Amino acid sequence: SAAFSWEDPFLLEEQLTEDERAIRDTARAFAQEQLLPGIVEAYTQEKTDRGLFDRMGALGLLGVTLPEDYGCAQASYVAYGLVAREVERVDSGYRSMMSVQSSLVMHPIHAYGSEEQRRKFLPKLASGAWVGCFGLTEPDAGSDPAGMRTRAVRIDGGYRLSGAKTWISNAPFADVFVVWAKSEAHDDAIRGFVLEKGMKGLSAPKIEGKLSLRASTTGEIVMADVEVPESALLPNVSGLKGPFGCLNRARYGISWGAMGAAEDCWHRARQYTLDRKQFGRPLAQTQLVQKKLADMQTEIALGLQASLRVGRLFDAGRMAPEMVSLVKRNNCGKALEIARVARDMHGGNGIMGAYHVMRHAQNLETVNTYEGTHDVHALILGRAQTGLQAFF
Ligand code: TGC
Ligand code: FAD
Repeated sequence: SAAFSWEDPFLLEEQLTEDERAIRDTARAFAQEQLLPGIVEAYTQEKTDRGLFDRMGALGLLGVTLPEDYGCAQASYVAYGLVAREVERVDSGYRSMMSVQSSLVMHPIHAYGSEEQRRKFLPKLASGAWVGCFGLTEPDAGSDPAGMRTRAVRIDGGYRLSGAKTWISNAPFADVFVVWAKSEAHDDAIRGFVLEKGMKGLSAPKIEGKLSLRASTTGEIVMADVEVPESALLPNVSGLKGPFGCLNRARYGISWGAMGAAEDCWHRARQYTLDRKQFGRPLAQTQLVQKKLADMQTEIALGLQASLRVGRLFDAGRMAPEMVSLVKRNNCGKALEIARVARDMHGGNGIMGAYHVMRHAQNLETVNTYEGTHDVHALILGRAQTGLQAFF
């Protein structure tokens, strides 16, 4: 019989290609050597290092699935997931910065943009010279983006946009804004527009005081009659399937990322309970602790296999959005539970920044909510198996 690897129970490692392992190793070294050392301070001080984009770009970690023609790595969706896992092993906020840039900004420009838009934006977004953000959510339209109020009206030579987006990752320092609006000129269909920093009437105030995802900056996008040329419109998509096509990719990446954060919590809880003695023996030598560790190991092993499977189907062109809902919902919910339990297993130390687990738990509250809440994904899966719409 084969040897059992506690860290990699189903030998995920050998299911990866050489290229995928190489990208994963680059991402792991970057995350452990360049992100981990400063994370406690960045989180505590609520400071986002804009320079991280340049460093991720230099290593080819932005838009990894997109073609080499635009300065990207042209790697598999599995490789993209592995990058998300390594970055989120350090902090969900850093993965958020990376996944917004890759899936929510570069992907729509590549998939729905003109060749001119691709050439203008993608190489700079790939290198990290420009930072992008994605505006779908509004104060009165979160889970129900179809209820958005942002409007585009036709003007001579282009469009005028008005409205406000909220909870937008990267917005306060973004150079490029992919925003979704109902366009009067297109029968009120939802259309995508690429706005640029400095346009008259465009501002992106920071949302202060978050108790979660503090290493990532979140803001609003305020559009007070922003006039844009025709070339700002993403020509090749119309309707909610535009933003959802981006969300499918970001949600898939999050399913891997959440498992990275969960693995960090699990490994830390295991080590802590091996080292910490109470009642004359290591905490890890108690039945309750071993059960908790076994539960963590089980959920993570299953969650990673599921994401790998969805990634392989993605790469084969056989991804169905419901598959993504299943892994996003499961892996985020399980990761949040694992982080909370790991926090508990650290006792009083567990509330300290230096032990990392409470930060992961706080972050995962957001990860469980954004990109479709845990319950919204249940409704998507419920609809897919009953044929009955239960949103309203
Ligand atoms: P519904 O009737 O279901 O669909 C409307 C149209 O959209 C199409 N569609 C999809 N297309 C591709 N992929 C998907 N996953 C799709 N889901 C729907 C659908 O086929 C239809 O097309 P058509 O051509 O027939 O018009 O729409 P609904 O209004 O009933 O939707 C309900 C619901 C709940 C499923 C949906 O609105 C939803 O998923 N809500 C959650 C909203 C959300 O996820 N927001 C995310 C904001 S971005 C974000 O959080 C970024 S954080 C990132 C970070 O910092 O890391
Ligand atoms: P609501 O939709 O008001 O939901 C509140 C509660 O009601 C939830 O528990 C939900 O599950 C439940 N609920 C909603 N509808 C139903 C229903 N039909 N049946 C039962 N229960 C229901 N958005 C962007 O566009 N771009 C970004 O970059 C971005 N980044 C974000 C970063 C952070 C830190 C956060 C917190 C959010 C971000 N978001 C972003 C927004 C995010 O996608 C939304 O917060 C999320 O979609 C939920 O919307 P909401 O906050 O309006 O909650």
